[in-house]
Amino acid sequence: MRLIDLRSDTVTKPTEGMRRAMAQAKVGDDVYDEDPTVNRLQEMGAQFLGKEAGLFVASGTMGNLVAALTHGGRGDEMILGSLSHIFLYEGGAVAGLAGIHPHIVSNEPNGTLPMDRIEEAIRGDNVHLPRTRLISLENTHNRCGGRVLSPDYCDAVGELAHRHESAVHLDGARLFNAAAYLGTDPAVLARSADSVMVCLSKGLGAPVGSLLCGTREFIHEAKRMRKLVGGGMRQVGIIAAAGIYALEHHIDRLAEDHANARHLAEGIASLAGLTCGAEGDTHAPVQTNLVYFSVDGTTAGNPSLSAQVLSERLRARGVLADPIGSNVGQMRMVTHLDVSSSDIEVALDALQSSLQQT
Ligand code: TLP
Repeated sequence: MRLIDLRSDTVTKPTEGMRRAMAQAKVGDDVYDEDPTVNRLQEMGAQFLGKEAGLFVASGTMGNLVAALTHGGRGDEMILGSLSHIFLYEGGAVAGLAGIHPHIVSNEPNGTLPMDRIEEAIRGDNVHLPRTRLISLENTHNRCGGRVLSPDYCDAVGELAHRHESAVHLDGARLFNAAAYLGTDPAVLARSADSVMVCLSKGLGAPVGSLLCGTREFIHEAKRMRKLVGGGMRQVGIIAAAGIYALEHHIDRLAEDHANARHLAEGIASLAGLTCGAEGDTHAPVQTNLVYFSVDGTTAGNPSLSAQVLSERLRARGVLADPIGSNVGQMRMVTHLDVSSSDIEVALDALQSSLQQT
């Protein structure tokens, strides 16, 4: 049985064209800056994001950690959202490895951090206090349902941060999705950030890799930090070639993933027992490729039905989707390169029959 894998956009497999580009890549030793394919990818990334330079890293988690290590260190503080990926899903690395104290501000359901709460969280100059070195935003916001932060909001946070001599880091794992939704350039969304990380291995379909971009000086230091965490790679052009291919061929098609996600969300909303929307934000329209929903067995006329049971029933029908988060009733489905519009129909049928199964 062919599986329709909606667990994440990280599951995409390289296409034939991408594999050919990988096989033909020119390589060199990247620790000596001598891999022409990596150099080209880094230049392309920097150009897309409106920054001076870029650094190829193994993953989004590594990009965020390397950024934190470059911006600050032991006893410094970083302001970030209660639902941010860095806070929830990166092993506590900014505290554990960078020695940076996370100062948590509650995310609004739309993924923003309220400006007054950020301002309150910024520390004054006092020997008792950690120093606020960094404010981190996430766009699109994963746990807030793939919601998109606007350029105006990002600029306002940048202005506030810089007024207080703090830097801004943008976790842009899915920044190209945000840009596609807004019909804007990703550089517009990154213009107020001092550093930005984008993933090539999510909606863009590369098998591995992320880019961290910033000023030339920042990236020079970030390269030291990448080495420190064991991320110096050698003839890695073979992987960077997939990233170049992704940037050349897979940006324009993100709109298809968004259309599929909207269609999926409409179907889910029409099924008794399922409610679309991320935690605390039901009824918000799906903007990008992440579809969150909650499962209520009682409304489905099937009181023993939980997100876990629904996930198992879907798997038996060839559809993969996992329960998510602390709320036991939540699930997430993600559309991507390997999911077609007809797969969405199959997934909706599988949901319907799983809900009705006694
Ligand atoms: N997110 C993954 C899982 O880790 C949850 C997913 O399936 O959504 N920032 C954001 C906003 C992310 O969503 C992710 C990955 C990362 C960073 C980390 O990227 P990787 O997995 O490359 O380390």
